[in-house]
Amino acid sequence: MARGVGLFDLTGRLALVTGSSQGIGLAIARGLGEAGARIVLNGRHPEKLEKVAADLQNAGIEAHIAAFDVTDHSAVVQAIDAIEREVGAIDILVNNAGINRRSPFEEIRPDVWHEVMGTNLHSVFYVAQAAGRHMLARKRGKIINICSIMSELVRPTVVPYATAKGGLKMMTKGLCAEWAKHNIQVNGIGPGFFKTELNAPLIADEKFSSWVCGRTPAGRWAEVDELIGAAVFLASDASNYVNGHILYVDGGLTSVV
Ligand code: NAP
Ligand code: GCO
Repeated sequence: MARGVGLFDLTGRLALVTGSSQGIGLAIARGLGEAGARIVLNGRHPEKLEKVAADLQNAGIEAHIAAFDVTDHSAVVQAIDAIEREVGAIDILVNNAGINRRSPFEEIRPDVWHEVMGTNLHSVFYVAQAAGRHMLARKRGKIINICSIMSELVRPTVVPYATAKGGLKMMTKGLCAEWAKHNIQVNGIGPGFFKTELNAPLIADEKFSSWVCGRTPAGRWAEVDELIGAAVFLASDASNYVNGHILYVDGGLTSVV
């Protein structure tokens, strides 16, 4: 096995990142590509993905696109099988696609509850199972689930989101229990408060933004590129004996009251 920085080399590996048309997913896809991986981008809109793929290709990264809705089980299975058939074996899966819908619990409509749970939790069951079946046959694979500090803690108005992310933490540990013996490392990343479109309303709210900076020991919001190191680590040989772990990239937030 390689030693030192060679442990983090992803050359020749194929990575699928769900929800990588923007935000954290795109940053992780670019970072894995810069570490040598071939990339499959995902989102619901082909034209948006084509633009992003072109940017990555201009940066010297081999980028493919697979437009599918992660909440659509049959579309997921068809897309994963097509990637395996037409692009190559998926070595690295990052389950990143996610949404947040903020509302007091008593006002949440059932369709909104199911939209959040479907996108943030049920989709990972669909995608991890479809890709994992191929990984099991090869006895190797890396799965990274994008959890959240809300996998551990919660604030008012985000109960569906935190419920889903708490479930995703336990799904990560459950897949460790079943698949670690097959040389499939399943881990999570738990981001703190990052500057993305998902949080645009919060960033624009001076009072909330000030609270984030005060609640976070690092004293600031995070930039999406600050997740790349954790993603490359968990996607590489450097983490071959790391299983069922949620790596919090949160400026220290989950470590303090
Ligand atoms: P974002 O900027 O809103 O991006 C969300 C991504 O998910 C987009 O690429 C979107 O693609 C995709 N997506 C949404 N629904 C989808 C679906 N049904 N099928 C396929 N793709 C779908 O959000 P973000 O802040 O980068 O968040 C990404 C992940 O990180 C989420 O799981 C989120 O919970 C998690 N997270 C974020 C933070 C944060 O501070 N931002 C912190 C902790 C965890 P299209 O709309 O183009 O289809
Ligand atoms: C919110 C935010 C958070 C962050 C992130 C924190 O409304 O509190 O959207 O949920 O997105 O998940 O880790």
